[in-house]
Amino acid sequence: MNKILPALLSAAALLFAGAGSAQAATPTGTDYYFTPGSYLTITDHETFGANEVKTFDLSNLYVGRITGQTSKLFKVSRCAGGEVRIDLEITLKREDLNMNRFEVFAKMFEGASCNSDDYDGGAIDGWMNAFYTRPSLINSGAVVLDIANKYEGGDFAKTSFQLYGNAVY
Ligand SMILES: [Ca+2]
Ligand SMILES: [Ca+2]
Ligand SMILES: [Ca+2]
Repeated sequence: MNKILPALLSAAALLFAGAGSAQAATPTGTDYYFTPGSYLTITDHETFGANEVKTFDLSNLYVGRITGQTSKLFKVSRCAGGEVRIDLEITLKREDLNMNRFEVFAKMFEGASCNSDDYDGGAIDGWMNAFYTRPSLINSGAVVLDIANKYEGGDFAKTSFQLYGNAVY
């Protein structure tokens, strides 16, 4: 009895605290997505026969959530032709309730399978990319990157994207 009553009281206190913070309506975090029109195209060069080309529509794809004012690394991977994979390594920073920034390192891995860790080239776009959490649609424009296979030649990829954020309460 002595042990159960305090537990019930603190559970009730938590319920009241939850109701209070919902009324205050201060976002605790942000959910991130690719903007409509975002894409990644990968061309797997074939010495014999036609190249294998795949375009991935990234529109509204969920990237992940950041709680608090911090930064986090997210990775989006896509593969074409069974051998050319692009990893978009996106470091996202939630600066405050409204302002978000990101940098992206696009890496190409090409080898015997989509799981190859043979790094063949990459492209970087730095911290200048910014966008406001919705409802504002202000952003710094789409990031456009070209990635080429520097070591075995032929394979290449292109991506164009921007992100948006929805407040989390
Ligand atoms: Ca190939
Ligand atoms: Ca192939
Ligand atoms: Ca390779």
